[in-house]
Amino acid sequence: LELEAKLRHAIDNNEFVLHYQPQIDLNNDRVFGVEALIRWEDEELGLVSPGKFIPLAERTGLIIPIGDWVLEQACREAKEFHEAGFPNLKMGINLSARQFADNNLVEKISNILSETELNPAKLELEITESIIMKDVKESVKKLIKLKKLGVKFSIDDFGTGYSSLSYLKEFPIGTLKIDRSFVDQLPSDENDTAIVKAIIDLAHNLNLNVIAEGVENPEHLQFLEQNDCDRIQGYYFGKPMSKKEIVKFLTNEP
Ligand code: G
Ligand code: G
Ligand code: NA
Ligand code: MN
Repeated sequence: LELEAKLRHAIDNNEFVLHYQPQIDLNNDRVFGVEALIRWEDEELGLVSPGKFIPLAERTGLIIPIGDWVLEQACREAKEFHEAGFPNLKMGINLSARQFADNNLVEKISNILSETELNPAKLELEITESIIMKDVKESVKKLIKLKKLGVKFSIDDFGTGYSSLSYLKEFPIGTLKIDRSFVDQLPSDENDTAIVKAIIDLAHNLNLNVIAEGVENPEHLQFLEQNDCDRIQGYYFGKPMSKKEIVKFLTNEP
């Protein structure tokens, strides 16, 4: 309960910041987007990682106010990046199960897009398979409503949720994100190499983009390049960094 009380306090006192991790397009080796990742700066606890408080926030429902803040802040900052000279930068935002189930989600996002004047096509909502599979009919309806606003979707942690291949074609999604657990042992693990190749083929055959997460070294990169992966994200190219740092990162691109 102590942590929950602290988390409530953090919401009231605006103790969160967003960090951004670059995503690279392998066709031109340039940053095409960033993923927003929340950080909590507590006076006593220091920087608390989302792995420690997102599950708690999800259990208690606090994820709704936190998630609302993330959506608004990420869209506002995306607009700032666009105006600072990076007009095509895409903003990836993670949605948790409760947020996706929120009856007001579509209206909230619509309002945020109007207020921030962000190009909706530059907003990419990251959802996991398991979130979508909880209620397939409702999910499809919601995704279609959001798609009408012009926003994009990616399937996060792809390959780790319930197998849902037959539904992939029904969802208006644009990108599969290969979970980093499959990338970690590339290229030595035979099962992982087979799985990653299969996901890349699957994505391309369904006309989807594919991005690999957790790219940590040149061996990972080489395997993904040789197997035609479109995009990558990981520590090898850039860790999640502050707004100031990501602007510097973008500015220093060759
Ligand atoms: O950044 P880090 O690796 O510590 O993130 C840990 C987990 O927290 C990841 O699963 C990530 O998706 C999740 N996460 C990070 N930021 C957000 C956010 O803004 N909203 C939600 N719902 N989850 C987030
Ligand atoms: O669940 P999700 O895929 O949203 O998790 C994203 C998390 O993965 C972020 O919190 C980020 O810190 C972490 N991450 C990003 N790149 C790497 C990487 O190259 N290696 C590892 N181990 N974690 C990473
Ligand atoms: Na994510
Ligand atoms: Mn992921």
